[in-house]
Amino acid sequence: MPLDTTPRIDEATLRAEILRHLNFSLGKDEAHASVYDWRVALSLSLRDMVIAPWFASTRATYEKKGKRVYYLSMEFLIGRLVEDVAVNLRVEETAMAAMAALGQDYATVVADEPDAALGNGGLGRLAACFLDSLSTLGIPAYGYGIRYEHGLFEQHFEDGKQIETAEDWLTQRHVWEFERPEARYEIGFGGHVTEEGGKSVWHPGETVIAWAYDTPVVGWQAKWANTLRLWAAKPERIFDLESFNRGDYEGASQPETLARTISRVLYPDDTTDIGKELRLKQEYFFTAASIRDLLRRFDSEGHDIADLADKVAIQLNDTHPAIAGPELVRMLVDVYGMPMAQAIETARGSLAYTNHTLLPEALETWPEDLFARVLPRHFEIIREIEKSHVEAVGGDVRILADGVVRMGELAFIMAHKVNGVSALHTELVKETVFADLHAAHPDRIVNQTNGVTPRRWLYSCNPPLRKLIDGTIGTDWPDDLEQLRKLEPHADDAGFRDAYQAAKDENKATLAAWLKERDGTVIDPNAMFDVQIKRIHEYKRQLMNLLETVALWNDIRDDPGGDWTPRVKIFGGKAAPGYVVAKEIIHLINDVAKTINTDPKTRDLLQVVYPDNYNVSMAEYLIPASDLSEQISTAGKEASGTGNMKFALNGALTIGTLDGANVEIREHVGAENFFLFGMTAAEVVARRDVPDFARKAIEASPRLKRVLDQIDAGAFSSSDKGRYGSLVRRMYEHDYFLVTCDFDSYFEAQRVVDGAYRNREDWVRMAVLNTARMGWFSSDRTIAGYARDIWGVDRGDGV
Ligand code: F58
Repeated sequence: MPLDTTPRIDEATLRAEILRHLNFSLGKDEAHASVYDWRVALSLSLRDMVIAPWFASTRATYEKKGKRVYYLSMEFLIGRLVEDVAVNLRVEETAMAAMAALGQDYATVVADEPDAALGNGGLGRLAACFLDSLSTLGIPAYGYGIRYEHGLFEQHFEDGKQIETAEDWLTQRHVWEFERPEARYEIGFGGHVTEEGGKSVWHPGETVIAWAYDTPVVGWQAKWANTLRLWAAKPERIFDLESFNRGDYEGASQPETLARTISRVLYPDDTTDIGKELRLKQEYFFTAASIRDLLRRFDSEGHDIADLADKVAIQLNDTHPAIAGPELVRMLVDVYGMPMAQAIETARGSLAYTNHTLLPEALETWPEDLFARVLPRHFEIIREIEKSHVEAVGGDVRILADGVVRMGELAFIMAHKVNGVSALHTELVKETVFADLHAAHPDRIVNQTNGVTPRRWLYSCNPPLRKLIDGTIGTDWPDDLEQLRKLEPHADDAGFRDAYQAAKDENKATLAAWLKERDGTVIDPNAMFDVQIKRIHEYKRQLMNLLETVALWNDIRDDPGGDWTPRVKIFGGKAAPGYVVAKEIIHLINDVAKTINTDPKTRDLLQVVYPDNYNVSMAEYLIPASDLSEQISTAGKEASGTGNMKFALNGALTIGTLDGANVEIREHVGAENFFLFGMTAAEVVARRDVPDFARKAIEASPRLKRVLDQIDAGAFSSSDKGRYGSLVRRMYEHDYFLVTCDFDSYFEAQRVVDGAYRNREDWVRMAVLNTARMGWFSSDRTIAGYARDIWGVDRGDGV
């Protein structure tokens, strides 16, 4: 029997609630309330409505004593919550009306909320979509992560260059969370291990307190709500009075400074050596706190520890929480007194690991000496895990090799299931990074193709299309996205296509107005909006997109009277602060934009726009307004992609390679509704063996050569003509991601896109079919897959 917790509230009651919070929670009267005050009052009123389903879900889970899922992730890239909560509660219309009656503009109030940017990109956003789906599916689950004081850095451009500043979302009151001072654990680091009565005892040299903050995560129609528990690091002793009394004021607050550092900042990448120790401590800190917390909950229900896997499923979101393996073994052996071999088996029964990358530089390793210093007992346990694995399966797979601890191997060996995030990626995981381990454990690797939550990525961000869908196929689709199939026949209905186009036009106008208001940028809503938004990375090939832009600019200048399709090229994304090449690409995009956008010959036909500080909220504006989605990574490098799904769902057509989930998207939407180009993953590997492949490709492409010559000669950097000399040289000599080899194929595909866009009727038909056939990419389907194949829990298990 599903719990009937759906809140019902009328406009007048909600209005009274908002006023009550304004007065009594914020101490403000209507006359003096700021947008911030209204936003917090609205949020608190909505939050109140989440409490009943949250309590009911928690109670049902405790009563059932069933299996719980624990999703451990360094990142949760949530974005704003107020609209998300209103939508899941199904009160967004009521909230709009209440705000209007109070003389407030709902959209302005909603936009006041800072993004919770506790993640870098796809991996973190996936975790946020998964939380939404876990609640929608009624699966008892906790998300566990870190309550970073500073989320992902803010980006702005100075003279076209990326400048980073600290993000500080917590300087404002964070309305969605509840502090849990009673849920706290001492987490140790360093020190030494002794043998006492045949048992190993770890004596940490340093401890901090992990302090819990809970955010309820309400699912669709508020039938279920789970908890996101984020850990903040606090000192054991806030203040060292002895030092203070000696006059050592700085020393007196040292314990606090040290501890707080651990949850201070989200790492924008892990490429720098500086801070490596801190990152390892962050990983251990939140993982250990989470393991302690779930064991406490397990024990409180009176289960036998040997049955852990029947009650606890722990999903490791990449290797960042892979220390969960040795930590769980440590708890089982050192605290519960279980023999080592049994502890390893028991832990494995609960643990599963998701791999998100094949890039060798992104597979985590830690220098052995650092690891052994920070986590001496875990280092011993890893040796035991390695030994028992070699004894069990033979072979020579090592966790400890070349002086480093290899977290991928550790995660794999300690997991009963390992999953890739798209069909292609999963096969490549089997063939490349984990080939030996796959041979030893042929049933361990499974695929779970990523998905996105349709509540945020269609219902909430695209009201015009949502209303059209509601009016055409009814309102049951947000938690049953395959229903979108019913739109398919309407692709042939001219009236429907017009309405679909009208929805797109409305979104384009909204985006244009938003950009004008935000940056003063004026774009033409009649042009094709061609969008590439994601982290800036060589493998994602924003550079190839830009080179194509310059080539198109050249062609238009050569033939200004030609039959051109007007385009606005929109880029969005941040580069890791230490990633020099990615920052150079950002600079070049901005330099090219400056030149092209001021060219009177072409500016009505081609424009380059790069709004700074791309984040989840910006994606919510851009995606519904896009015509063309750029998914152009070097085949074999993008594990899945999830932006690609959001675009296609919202009716942007994809230009893309056979990489990651593009392959499956193309299968679903139909090859004729997808603009394919470029080499396959196998061809990429083969091409790298061809001597001088890049130079050959450039010499075979006069169009590409011309563009590279222009950039090299300083055509876009007149004040510093040599600025891009090394970038162009790298194209010739180290084009590892094969921009040069795929360029011509990409350029040709773009011209096919141009032609297709001019035939608007067909274009809209293709867009409708994309929306209609993307239902499979709901994260509800993905989570149902994890539940069935990995966790052994059922949809609606909680109720
Ligand atoms: C992304 N990984 C994949 N990593 O690149 C993308 O293809 C996939 O769709 C997504 O995961 C979800 O499966 C990703 O976002 C990171 O951001 C790392 C964080 C830690 C530092 C290194 C990058």
